[in-house]
Amino acid sequence: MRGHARASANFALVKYWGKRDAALNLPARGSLSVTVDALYTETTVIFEPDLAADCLSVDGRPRPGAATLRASRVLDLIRAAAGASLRARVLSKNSFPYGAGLASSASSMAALSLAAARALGLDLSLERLSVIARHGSGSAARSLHGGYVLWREGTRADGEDAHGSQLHPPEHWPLRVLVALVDAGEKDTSSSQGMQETARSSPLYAGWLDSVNPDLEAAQLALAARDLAALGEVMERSCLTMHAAMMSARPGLLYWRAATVALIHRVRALRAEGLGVYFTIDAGPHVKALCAPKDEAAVRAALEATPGVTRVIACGVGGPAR
Ligand code: 2P0
Repeated sequence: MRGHARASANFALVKYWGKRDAALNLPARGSLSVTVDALYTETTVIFEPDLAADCLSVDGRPRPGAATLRASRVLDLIRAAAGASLRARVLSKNSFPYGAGLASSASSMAALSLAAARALGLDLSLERLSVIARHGSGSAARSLHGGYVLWREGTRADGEDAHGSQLHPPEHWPLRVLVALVDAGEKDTSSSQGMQETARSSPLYAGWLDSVNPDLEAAQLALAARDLAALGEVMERSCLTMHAAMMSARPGLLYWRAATVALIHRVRALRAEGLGVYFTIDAGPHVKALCAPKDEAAVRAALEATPGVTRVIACGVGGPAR
């Protein structure tokens, strides 16, 4: 009745921002990500006869409320698959700041789905676990697999085909991702809420959605060809188009800080000096820089020297949840 799992976070090269079904976390469009090795969640799930409700602790701190509700959505699906009704104690530990725009919901829901399945003796495929983890957090659908992962939007109303699939294993292209941390606080607008507000009120939302499928195609070609300049160009425009839609919601949603903007300029200046480095930013102030291993030391030094950066975490391409 006890299971343990570790899953890595992922960063989208082509972003997910908007749902076609909020209850099932079905995305309005597909997205494409890279799984990263240094940011991960380790989760232990224990099903216990005496518990009246699921309870969750993250990094040693109880997390009743929204985080537990998300976990229970995943646990309910695992219980249904196993024909079980026991409630669970979930102990989760992150290798990085939680709830700060660093994809902790992706790694935590992916680890939870696998740990809970193991605790109840279920041997589910990564695709099936991806569908289950998606109910806790959309981007978790991409964190079961390692390497480069496509989360298809799917066509089925029940969402069973909206799961992550591996496009390439980590060894296809061992790129580096340097995460420049700008601020370790927890964000005040969750991604779910931000997506909903963007879809409801941004005049640019339709344009954002129109941009995604062409970017997905271009990114897949660049990945297959290991063409960093082509991939980086798509990654930056997907990021900026998504943020333009967020910023034009009413009220505008701005996750960036001064250091975020400084880092964008720093990455572009490095490129002008001849380094192959590209940025992306998610629902938080941090900047992730994608580069080849040969440029890592120079990129790292430049990110660390940017005012407002508290720390740089270096990641390689990560493997599957296990
Ligand atoms: C992404 N993000 O593709 C985008 C880019 C943040 C910005 O997926 O509501 O925590 O749980 O499905 O997955 C973060 O959103 O949102 C996210 P829900 P999730 O990585």
